[in-house]
Amino acid sequence: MTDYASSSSWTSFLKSVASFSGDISSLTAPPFILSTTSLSEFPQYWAEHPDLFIEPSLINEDNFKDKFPEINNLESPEITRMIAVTKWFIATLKSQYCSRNESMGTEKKPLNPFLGELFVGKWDNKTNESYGETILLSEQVSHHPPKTAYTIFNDKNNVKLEGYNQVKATFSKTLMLGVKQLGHAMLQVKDETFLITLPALHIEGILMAAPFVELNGKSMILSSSGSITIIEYSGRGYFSGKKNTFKAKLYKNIDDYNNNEYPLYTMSGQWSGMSKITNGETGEEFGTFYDAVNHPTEHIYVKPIEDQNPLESRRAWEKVAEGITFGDMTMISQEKGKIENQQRELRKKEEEEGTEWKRRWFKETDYTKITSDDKLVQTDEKFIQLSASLNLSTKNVPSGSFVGDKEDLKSETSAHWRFNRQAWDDEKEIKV
Ligand code: 0T9
Repeated sequence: MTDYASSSSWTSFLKSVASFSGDISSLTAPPFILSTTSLSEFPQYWAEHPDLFIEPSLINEDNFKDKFPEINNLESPEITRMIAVTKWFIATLKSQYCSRNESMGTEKKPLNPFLGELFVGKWDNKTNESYGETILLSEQVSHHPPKTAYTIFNDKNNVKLEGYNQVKATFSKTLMLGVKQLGHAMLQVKDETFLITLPALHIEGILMAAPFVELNGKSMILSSSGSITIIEYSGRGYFSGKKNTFKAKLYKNIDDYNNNEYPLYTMSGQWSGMSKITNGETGEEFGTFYDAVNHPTEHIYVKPIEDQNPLESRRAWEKVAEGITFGDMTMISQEKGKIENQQRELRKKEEEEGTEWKRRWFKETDYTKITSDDKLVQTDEKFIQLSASLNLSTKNVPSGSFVGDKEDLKSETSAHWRFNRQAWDDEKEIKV
């Protein structure tokens, strides 16, 4: 147990949790558990292995057999790309869910982005010219409830990821925080699209003031070329007994999955450590699938704060972050107060003028409101098609819910945030 766990600031925080309303950002936590990083930065975790992010786009008819030489039954470039996409996805998990523990000792409460907050940066991949530049754009498109829309694209290799983050969280009686992710991500690799659903998670260790994330449930990757990967998560005390355990099954097509046929491949192990890949039918082991420990992350390049626009996250939160670093509660609340007042003023003005904060690079599509002559962007079309192929709900429900599930029947909207490339091409003020 840390000293913090028995501190009065922590015990009074735990008491406030008891009356938790569903909005975590409204909880006032002691400085030692506050992160200096805003949630608007989290989309960077998708590409801290830029090589793996680009890899699927480099796999083609001519070279697919050489890409995973240890796998002796590779049947097509499409399946090989699905293996590569699955590998990239597994490789993102350590960044997504362990990186705060690694850099700060525990999970911490991220800064709650304000409406319009931006986070941009790039991986310039200088060591490998053929990779080209990978750019991240992230924008806070909603404050109540918090929603962060993002895209990560590499024009040179024709790869684009887009998605948005939104969570629904509830505390259990034992002070475990259960978190469901809404939304989804879509990966575009040349002409192929992959729909990615997001796993549920829970935060353990809150009582001890040493919170950490554990994943649970399932997530999947659905390819427009027909294959599907289903990933199951478990943690310490579950079937393997080890933390951060996963088992992924890659099926040739949805029928095989639905009919309980053998998967082509099974990948299993720890996403924060070692995993292996085996033949899904015979169990023959092909070797290492991914070794997270010996695959260091590449961090995003972000402009120095003095070159940033006031809407950019690190510039906007600079003083609050200083307060957190000093453990100075007065400074934190003063500086947070400034941002909150500014935001209140803006909302008041918008209300008076009958306007709304203008989203910069993303727009919302509500599928329940689409008429037959509305023109859908490609992402929307693929999202609808891929969801339908597995009977996934397109509504605003926990990621991976099916049509007819309780949550699906309850939900009335199908509103999702999409990247508007033209808006970025026309952008004059923000530079990466
Ligand atoms: C999308 C990710 C998400 C965001 C975070 C739940 C959480 C906010 C959302 C889901 C990313 O792609 C992946 C990783 C971690 C998730 C965060 C972990 C976490 O604890 C926070 C919540 C809001 C808290 O800050 C709870 C406070 C707790 C740490 C102290 C009591």
